[in-house]
Amino acid sequence: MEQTFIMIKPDGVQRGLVGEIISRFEKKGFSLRGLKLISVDSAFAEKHYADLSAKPFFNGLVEYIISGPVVAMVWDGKNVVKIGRTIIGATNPADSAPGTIRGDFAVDIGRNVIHGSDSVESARKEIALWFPEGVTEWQSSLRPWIYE
Ligand code: RTP
Repeated sequence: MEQTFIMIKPDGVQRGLVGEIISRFEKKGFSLRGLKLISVDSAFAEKHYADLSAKPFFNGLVEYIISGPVVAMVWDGKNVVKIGRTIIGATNPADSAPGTIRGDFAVDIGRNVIHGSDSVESARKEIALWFPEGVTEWQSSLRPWIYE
């Protein structure tokens, strides 16, 4: 099964959206493998967003991510990287469909509530960065009811 890294950004935590977001991933049929509330420093945030270091919004993005605790999670399931991005919605909430997390809860691109890995390869790197201790191995008993 595939895994993805999902982070509820500081605005999502401050606005009390943690339960709502976890619930959406659970109800879809994905399994939680790792979960922690964590504050990161700028060196860590820069590492997570290293691919965006040349972007004009990079410094603001790092300031945003270090502005409060975030919820770091690993979710497991079939196609979870792609489906996770669909659940999250487009990067800019102005383009995110209603029913997606950003479409329902965000307005500004710089306060878009949640991050999700954009490929299996970046998920692997992000999980290694955020969960060096590893994640919990278990198998949901619901699997036969989720997958054919
Ligand atoms: P994320 O990595 O957070 O899941 O977002 P994403 O793949 O949908 O978007 P990406 O292009 O990787 O950008 C990362 C985050 O940077 C902020 N951003 N600000 N001001 C801007 O033009 C701008 N563009 C991107 C957003 O918070 C975006 O999620």
